[in-house]
Amino acid sequence: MSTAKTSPSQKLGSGVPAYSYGASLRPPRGNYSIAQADYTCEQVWEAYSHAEHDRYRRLYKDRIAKLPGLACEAFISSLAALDASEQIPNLKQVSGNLRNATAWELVGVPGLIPETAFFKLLSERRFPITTWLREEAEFNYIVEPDIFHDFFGHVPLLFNPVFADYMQAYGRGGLKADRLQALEYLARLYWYTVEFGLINTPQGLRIYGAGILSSGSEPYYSLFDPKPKRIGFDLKRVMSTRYRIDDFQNTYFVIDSFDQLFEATAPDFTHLYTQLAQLPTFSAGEITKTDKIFHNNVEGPSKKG
Ligand code: HBI
Ligand code: FE
Repeated sequence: MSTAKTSPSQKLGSGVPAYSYGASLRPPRGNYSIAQADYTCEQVWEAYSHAEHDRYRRLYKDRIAKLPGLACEAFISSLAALDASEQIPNLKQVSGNLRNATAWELVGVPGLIPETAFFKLLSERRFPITTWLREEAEFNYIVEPDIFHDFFGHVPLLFNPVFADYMQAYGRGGLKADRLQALEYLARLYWYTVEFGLINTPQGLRIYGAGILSSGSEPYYSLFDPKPKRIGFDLKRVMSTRYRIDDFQNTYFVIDSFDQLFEATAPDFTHLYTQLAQLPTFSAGEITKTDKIFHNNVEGPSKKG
């Protein structure tokens, strides 16, 4: 998600250093002392309380109700097949199905992990899922990823073969991008695709970004609010665009297909970084002459915000 930095002073127990976004006011939650060197940890499924399963079930019910006609079809159908509406999913169980479908697996992590560890897991087709669930007070908004965001938002599309390959290509690209500036470009790409991406379909624009899908109110806003810009995907344009982490997005990028996404990022794009360093960056919400703007998105069936 956003740029983050390690806080070595927060090393807990004998595990790995804890990790948080930017200069966080409070230490990250999650027990980093039990994590392995690759930042993965066991999901102790038996330890979730009745109240946590119940909260997850209500989150699922609340969010799914807002998505018909708004989320892309691949997301809707994969999520339904997952049968994960009633309780916090068991990562090992789901991994069995996911391995058969796209050769991905889910691994538990204590929360945010450093970029390199994150990229390495993706390059190995292992998707990190935070093992803890948000508090009741965070039902509608949470800053850092929890198991609801990670699972509900990200796992369904890992069943899509092309999207699954894109995620691995992204991880491999990340491992190669060892310069600090390049990390920023990769963070923008992740943000505007995996987290906040829209896709153009014959029925109209649809959502595939996990950050929108797991949010209570951004789905309707992202597609139909007149304020944000919806711009055709262009790799360099995306990598040059800053983003905001504190509010709804001002810009969404629209892909035509997951193939387009994969094809744009599968080649070695490390050479782009020298070009990008010479180009101006765009603020969120800014538009430029060469942008393909999507106007007048046809309103979908659900008006719930
Ligand atoms: N760690 N658990 C977790 N989940 C993320 O989405 C994540 C992360 N660490 C780094 C990170 N995202 C971002 O900086 C990406 O842009 C790479
Ligand atoms: Fe996410």
